[in-house]
Amino acid sequence: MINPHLPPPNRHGLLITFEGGEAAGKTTQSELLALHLEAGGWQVLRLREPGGTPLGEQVRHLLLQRETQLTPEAELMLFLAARAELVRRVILPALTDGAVVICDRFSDSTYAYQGFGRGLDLDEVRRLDAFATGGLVPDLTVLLDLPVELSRRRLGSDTDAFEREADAFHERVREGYIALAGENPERWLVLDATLEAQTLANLIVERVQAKASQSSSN
Ligand code: Z5A
Repeated sequence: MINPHLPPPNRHGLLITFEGGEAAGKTTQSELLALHLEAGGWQVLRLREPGGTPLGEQVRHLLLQRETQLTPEAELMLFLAARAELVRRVILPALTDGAVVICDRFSDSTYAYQGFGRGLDLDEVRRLDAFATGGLVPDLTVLLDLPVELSRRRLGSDTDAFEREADAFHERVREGYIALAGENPERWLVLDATLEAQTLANLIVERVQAKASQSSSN
């Protein structure tokens, strides 16, 4: 459902999101993609969720460094509040300006973690997320799929609230991502995150170029 209070964005740019479990390589790949696009003369904006606005950074601290338990419902609302700010104050203006916006996590993280992981009703999560984003959907979503056991090995000793969750939680998230990607293969690029970083980067650039020429011919 589209939020009726948000004017339809006059979009010219591209929104590319990176998804996957912890330490799957999202930061590494979003950085490599940004460097490649900037070298080709594109205007690029890199963001992470939660984050990218003063509220987003505060929500990030509150959620990741939390010392007390939160209900899944309260957790969901905090992620969505941060996203509503980011979309309206940062992403939509950049897209209207013609930028490629690369975002480390977006709505699909909420479906995977709060829907599949926490067990909140997925239709309800989608409805609330659409209200927060005004119906904005990425042009391309790259899923870096990594077995839970390998992501644990890549993680350092510093852990946040999500990293402390049991493996069963992260398995549900991983399966959730695969299910989400299967619903819309046109939007998703699913990659084996155990591949070498440069190999992954090449595959991503190939798909982004195809997406960019497709959207410029529309
Ligand atoms: N969350 C949520 O529940 N709901 C929501 O709606 C949103 C988020 C938006 C944010 O954590 C947490 O919030 C997240 C979900 C939840 N928690 N979890 N789990 P975050 O942003 O702080 O952390 P993260 O998203 O999990 O990612 P990360 O730890 O920053 O990792 P990454 O960006 O995917 O990976 P990286 O930093 O690029 O690489 C990690 C390590 O692997 C590093 O040492 C690299 O050198 C290495 N690496 C990278 N690529 C490779 C390859 N290809 N081979 C080998 N090693 C590699």
